[in-house]
Amino acid sequence: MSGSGLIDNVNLATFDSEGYGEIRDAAIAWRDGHIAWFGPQVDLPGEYMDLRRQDGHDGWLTPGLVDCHTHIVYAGNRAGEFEARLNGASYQEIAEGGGGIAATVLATRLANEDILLAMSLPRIDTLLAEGVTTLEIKSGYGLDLASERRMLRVARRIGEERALTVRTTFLGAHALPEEYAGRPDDYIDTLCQDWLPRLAGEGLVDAVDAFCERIAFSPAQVEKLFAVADRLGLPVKLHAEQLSLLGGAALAARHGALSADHLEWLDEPGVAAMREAGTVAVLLPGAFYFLRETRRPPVDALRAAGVPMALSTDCNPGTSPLTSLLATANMGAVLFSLTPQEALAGITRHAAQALGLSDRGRIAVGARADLALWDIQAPVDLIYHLGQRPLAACWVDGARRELP
Ligand code: DI6
Ligand code: FE
Repeated sequence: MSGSGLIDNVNLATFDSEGYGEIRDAAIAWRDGHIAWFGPQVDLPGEYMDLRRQDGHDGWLTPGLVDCHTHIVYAGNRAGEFEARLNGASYQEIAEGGGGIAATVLATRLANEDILLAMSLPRIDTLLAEGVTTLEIKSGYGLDLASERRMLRVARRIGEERALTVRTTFLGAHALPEEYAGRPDDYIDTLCQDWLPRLAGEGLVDAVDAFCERIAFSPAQVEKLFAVADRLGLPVKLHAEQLSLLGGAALAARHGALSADHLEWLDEPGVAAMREAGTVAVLLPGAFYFLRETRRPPVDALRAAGVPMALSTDCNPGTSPLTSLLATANMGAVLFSLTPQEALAGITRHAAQALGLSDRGRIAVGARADLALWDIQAPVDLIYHLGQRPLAACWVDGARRELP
């Protein structure tokens, strides 16, 4: 249910202009879930005086946070793999021993919808407690039709059971299921001809993604899948250039992709193609950190080209068991050298853009009243105090959301 309200005695970081878009000693008013007015408090028009007033206690108000790339619905636990890796085992050895993505697929196939939901909600609630109001969730740990459908249905249920927007992404092309061992082209054909059109027809798919990598799917295979997405009118995005340079980002850009994600190996032609297409660069420092990668995405080239950069948790049990978007923004700044302004725009404005949502991620008249109020002295505090939870209050569609 959308709501109306007014906050005064607050400072705004709008992310609707250069830098933070700061307005100090401000007020903001919204009606029926949409921002109606904001500006210096002394200028607040009388017509908003009838709205329920809340004191911002001189804190800071930002757009609600947007996590635009997650694999947060899954069953099982791979802490043992993490332990083995820290004790010297390689990702490869673990995968050969039946671990890796296959282990999560096995556990996820065995979990029914209620169990999958129950296992995912604590992770979701951790994000909500940090002011996340829009969340993308991918399938890709089912890898059979029934299990992929179950993951997407659970994602939809999360959007019903909690006050936030969930956008679903079909990632059937995440890994090759054992049933198709040695037959990746047959698997892609099955996705193209059967699973994707069917799940899209059931209203479960908002976008289509794939893992374009030597250990996953080739550019030619991704191209086939994207042609079907185009035909169905679904936007695409791609896990590209994470472990090697295959030209996935340029391929995605040719299909007008919303985003290309990871991008550690991205080259200049890829940057140029993304700029031309308006494709957002989604950087995932959590995976970089947990995998102890050393090659960083070409942030300077992306910045120079004016490609918008988003940051996301990539929350998944294998390479980024991370449920803090503020810690992610900190890593974006510390590990990838984004400025604090870029890091925070990366979890608000640009993250919304990576989901094709132009109605949020910034404070602007007409935008959705998805808002987060923080008990901080300055915007940079959000990424400075690693591990703190400075959220004071949160509104979704104009209605106050109680912390879970
Ligand atoms: N890229 C990754 O790093 C993860 N998925 C992907 O597309 C790996 C996910 C996992 O190990 O479970
Ligand atoms: Fe991912």
